[in-house]
Amino acid sequence: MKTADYIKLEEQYGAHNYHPLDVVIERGEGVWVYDVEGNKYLDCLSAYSAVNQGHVHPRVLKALVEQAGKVTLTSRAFRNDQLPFFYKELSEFTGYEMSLPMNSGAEAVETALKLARKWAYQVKKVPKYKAEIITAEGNFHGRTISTISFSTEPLYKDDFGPFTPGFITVPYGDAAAIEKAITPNTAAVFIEPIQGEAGVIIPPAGYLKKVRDLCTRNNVLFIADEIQTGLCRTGKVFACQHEDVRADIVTIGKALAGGFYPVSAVLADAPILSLFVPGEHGSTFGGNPLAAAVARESIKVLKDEKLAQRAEEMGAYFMDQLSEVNSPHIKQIRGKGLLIGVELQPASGGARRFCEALEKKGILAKETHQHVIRFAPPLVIDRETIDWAMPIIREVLTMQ
Ligand code: IF1
Repeated sequence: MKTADYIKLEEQYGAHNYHPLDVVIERGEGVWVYDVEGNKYLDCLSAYSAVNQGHVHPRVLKALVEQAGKVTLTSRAFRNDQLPFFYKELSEFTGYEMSLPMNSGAEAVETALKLARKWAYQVKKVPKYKAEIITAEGNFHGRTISTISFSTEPLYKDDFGPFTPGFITVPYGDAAAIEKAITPNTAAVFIEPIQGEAGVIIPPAGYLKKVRDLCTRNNVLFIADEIQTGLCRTGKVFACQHEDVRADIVTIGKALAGGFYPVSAVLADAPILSLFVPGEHGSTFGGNPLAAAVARESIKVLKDEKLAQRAEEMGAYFMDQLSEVNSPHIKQIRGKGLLIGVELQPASGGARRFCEALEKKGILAKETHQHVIRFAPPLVIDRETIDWAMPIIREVLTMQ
């Protein structure tokens, strides 16, 4: 079978809710993936930061296979021998006292929103069902009805209403707008420390700190969505740490299981996360022993391989190299660690054609919001590989 045959099958039998590049991957190893025709590519997307540890990391693979041979799913009606260690090791790695495991990022977000509402009623004493949560324009937090309810991207929400009430949306990066939006009924401010999907939007310096202070002063929870930015991607375990900010609630997912398995979690300290009582919230698969075993090893790899430090070093090197590219197409290069966006000029015809050109030359990157190319390789990338990629990137970014 050739690439076109796979695509034909997929188009015939699958829903058309994606427009992927026409590369059919059959194998991955570290920063590299291989297609069905034997071509090799540098992965500069990392499955949207889910494979920070690199494709098919041997240690995580071993943990997965070993646990799969023992027991994979118990449901939370019974206990399993992996979950307690997952909790403990995640707590030690993140500095939060407790966590609640789910599967997808969107589920972790829904969980955090439920938790914030419960906190508002039980602790802050907001009148029943009056709780408000402040979100930011350009946000991306998932595809559920509630998360799209406060999306500002028409493509994600048109035709999917009616929407969940209780959310207020203010411009991103504007702390004064948050201050103005806070009322006695505000339960939480819920933002991404860097907006990934919006095009790697880094808020003005001091923004997160100001939001933290506003939340503290007004008895409002600060919830950080670190599903994309967290777990070492930006050079720290959490992107909030670049401003020495500690959120009250953090959502994580993606790289929590190294790309092997969907595992997400909500992190908080005991006074907040203990508000959930038995039966109030749950998931058939959340916290299952296979997920817990895979996540435990994925966390250990982040730690043992010092991937935060590596993201910082390699990110700085990559950004340096990119900023030396002399191209009329480049409007701005921005990033933190290995989450890098190259914004092109509006007249350059969109980022998609550049991504297609990169693909032909062996680099997989994905456009976001029409004019931004995102470069976010696995954090295990080295200098030699960046040196290999740069001439190709230079050539593509300077094409007509
Ligand atoms: C898709 C984007 C990235 C996220 C943040 C929650 C979620 C995501 C900050 C939900 C998920 C993914 C979803 C994926 C594409 C991807 C994405 F372009 F759409 F925005 F990464 F940039 N919070 N982001 O980034 O997590 O439920 O998907 O596990 O195709 O929808 P999920």
